[in-house]
Amino acid sequence: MKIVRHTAPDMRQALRAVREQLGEEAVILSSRRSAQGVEITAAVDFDAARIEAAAASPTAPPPISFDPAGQDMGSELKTLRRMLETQLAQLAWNERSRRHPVQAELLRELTEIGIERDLADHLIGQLPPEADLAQGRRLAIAGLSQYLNVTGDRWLESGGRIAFVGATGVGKTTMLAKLAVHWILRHGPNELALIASDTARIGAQDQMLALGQLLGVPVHAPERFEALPELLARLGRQRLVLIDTPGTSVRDAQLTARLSVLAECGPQIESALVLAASTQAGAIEETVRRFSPLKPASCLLTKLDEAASLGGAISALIRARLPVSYLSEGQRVPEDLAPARALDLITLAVRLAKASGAAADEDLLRRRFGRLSHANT
Ligand SMILES: Nc1nc2c(ncn2[C@@H]2O[C@H](COP(=O)(O)OP(=O)(O)OP(=O)(O)O)[C@@H](O)[C@H]2O)c(=O)[nH]1
Ligand SMILES: [Mg+2]
Repeated sequence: MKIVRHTAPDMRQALRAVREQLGEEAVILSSRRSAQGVEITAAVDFDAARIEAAAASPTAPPPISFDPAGQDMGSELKTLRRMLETQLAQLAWNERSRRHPVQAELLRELTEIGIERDLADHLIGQLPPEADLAQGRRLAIAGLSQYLNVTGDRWLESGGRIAFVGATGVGKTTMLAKLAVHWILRHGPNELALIASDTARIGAQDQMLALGQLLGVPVHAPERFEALPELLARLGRQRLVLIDTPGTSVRDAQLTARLSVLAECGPQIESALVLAASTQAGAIEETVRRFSPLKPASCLLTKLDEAASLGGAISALIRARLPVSYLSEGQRVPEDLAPARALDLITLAVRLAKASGAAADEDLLRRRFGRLSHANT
């Protein structure tokens, strides 16, 4: 293990110096104010890191023969290293909690809401050092709602040509129906058209035709999904055109083909990614990533009424810089629809965490925040 001590005018510079000398794997052992600013002591499990680096190096000599004894030693070293890291992370987290109890409590609360590590660390890093818990909490929530972009009630005010894309069963068609009814209530049926391009699911086009009949608006139903760009090119100048597309999950073999048909529509349409808030955060993240070639201008969050936690989804949307346009908190058409407001979403995330009694355990906190690369003690 290598231990170093650095003194610098402020914590940021001290951390940078440590990171430059020891790399990202370093952990803080202690930090204190000194006459020159701050002094931090940090360590890295130097030998294990060197052995791993040497093994990975292209200039390292090739292994001469299979060496079970060497392998055992390597895995033992790895185990030792992990144990050491665990203990050092514990030390760093304890130290952080002792020196900055407000920060530590807020990191715990953000973790309980489901906010991911880097974002939580960033938010806490923005707080004034003298903030107490109540003030810190308010500022962290305000910071979160600043990062979460929303579009406002843009479509229902001024229209657009919107294709609802996303995984199967997330609520694309229901969302479309709600928006259509709200538009009619505000502007009447004359400047609205619907496109039923879900040619994959049996009955999907009939469902749209029935909706159009009920609302008294035209429904265009291409025979094949691939005919969508051509249909759009022939379409009149309705102010709002809502396009229903087939549900396509990230593992669906059709995904790439469908994305390229939508991409072919070019600026004629705006793609809106429909995400069910009740889906696991990791799956939301993957969906956002797989649909990113379409460059969706916004997303809609549905099934908020079924979500057990929202922080993960919010973190994913902030990271992807994907604005939220509308929310759906139930199945009722048209009642359960609202333009997204960032603060409302964050407040709901907090409420859900409280209602579910979410508790971040010490082990998780120390693993997340007891590392130098994420510490800002
Ligand atoms: N609880 C709840 N259910 C919803 C919400 N939005 C839609 N649903 C329900 O989810 C189910 C699927 O909704 P659809 O609108 O058909 O979903 P879709 O994405 O068009 O589905 P596919 O076209 O099959 O891919 C229906 O039973 C809806 O009533 C919501 O906000 N909350
Ligand atoms: Mg549908």
